[in-house]
Amino acid sequence: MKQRYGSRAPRIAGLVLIVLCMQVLVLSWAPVAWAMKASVGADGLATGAYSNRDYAGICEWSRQQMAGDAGQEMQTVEFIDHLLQAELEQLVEQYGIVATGEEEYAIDYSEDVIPAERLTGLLGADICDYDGDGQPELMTLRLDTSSTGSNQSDGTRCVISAYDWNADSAQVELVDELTFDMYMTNAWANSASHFARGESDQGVALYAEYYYELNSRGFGTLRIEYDGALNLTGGVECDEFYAWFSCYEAVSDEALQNLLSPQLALDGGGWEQRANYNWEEQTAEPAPEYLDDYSNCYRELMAQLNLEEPNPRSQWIDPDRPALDKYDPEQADGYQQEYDELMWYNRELVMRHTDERCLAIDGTLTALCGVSKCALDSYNLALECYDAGEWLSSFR
Ligand SMILES: [Ca+2]
Repeated sequence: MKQRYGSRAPRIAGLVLIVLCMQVLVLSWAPVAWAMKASVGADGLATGAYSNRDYAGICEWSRQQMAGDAGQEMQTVEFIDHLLQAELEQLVEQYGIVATGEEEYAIDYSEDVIPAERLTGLLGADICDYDGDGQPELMTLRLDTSSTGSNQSDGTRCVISAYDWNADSAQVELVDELTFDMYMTNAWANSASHFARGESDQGVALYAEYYYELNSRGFGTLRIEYDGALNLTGGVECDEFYAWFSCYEAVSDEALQNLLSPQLALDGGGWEQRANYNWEEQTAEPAPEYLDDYSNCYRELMAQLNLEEPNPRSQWIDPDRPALDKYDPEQADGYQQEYDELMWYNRELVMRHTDERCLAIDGTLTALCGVSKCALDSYNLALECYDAGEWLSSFR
């Protein structure tokens, strides 16, 4: 590579200069483009029916300059990479950014204890070639928590957005969005959403994990892929209570609107039941064959997502989970120790990042970002927001 470029240094230097100039132009045009998007909509941008057409023209001119060069592919990728980063900067201005870190809140069971604005804005971003066409896309993970909600009436919306370079309109455009809701602001439940990227011979996938525990426990993992649109291409959810467990497979995008309640969806709601056992009328513990079938069902559906979870978040499957004996006043210290171990175990279940809990059966698994909250005891809860990616770090 060095030899090839070395013999063509003057031309390459010119191209680098063009790319740098483009970057300056894009950055200086960004606020105009954003304002125009807001006022005339994406169609106006695409047809160049406003003053920003000069920007589209410059993009086209720059692409033509690069056309025919042996290094075209690499240069184009870098060029689009710069445009995606410029788009991300606009999005930070538009939506704000979720601060990362961990903090504690005093539990007040009568109202939301985490302010809505704490969980509003961009949480993470990823620039990667998700559809394998040789050019990167921008994926953003954004939280939108209603500021008017209270007492669990409103949730935190997780918005997954794909931005891609459109060669016809010569600009980066929002291509598709998928959303799902989680309850994050109220103190009652332990809950979490974690995002990760998987890369294997099968391609690149975005994983969205979620967990919710109040009286019952629900948890799931979704695989989302990009092919010019965002599609749910697999998923598994478990629902557990003291006398039953059930396992579902996600079969369409509709599943996103029925998380943690597939059994309530009249027509399936994007989910199909794969296992369902209830032993309330029979025994205190599930029959071994119930547990085996349920465990196998969950592990097989995870394997379809190219994932393995050695110690599942299930309160029934994980053989290593700590148990809490009946309280005995004469064994108060022992009980306290068991209680503390169980609280710590539950905290790990909620807050552990995807790449700390799961393994990619094939390829790699990379944590992107997430948000989780967990009761530390009866009086305090912990909230963690993290962004393991690099793209938003310069804005924080
Ligand atoms: Ca691509």
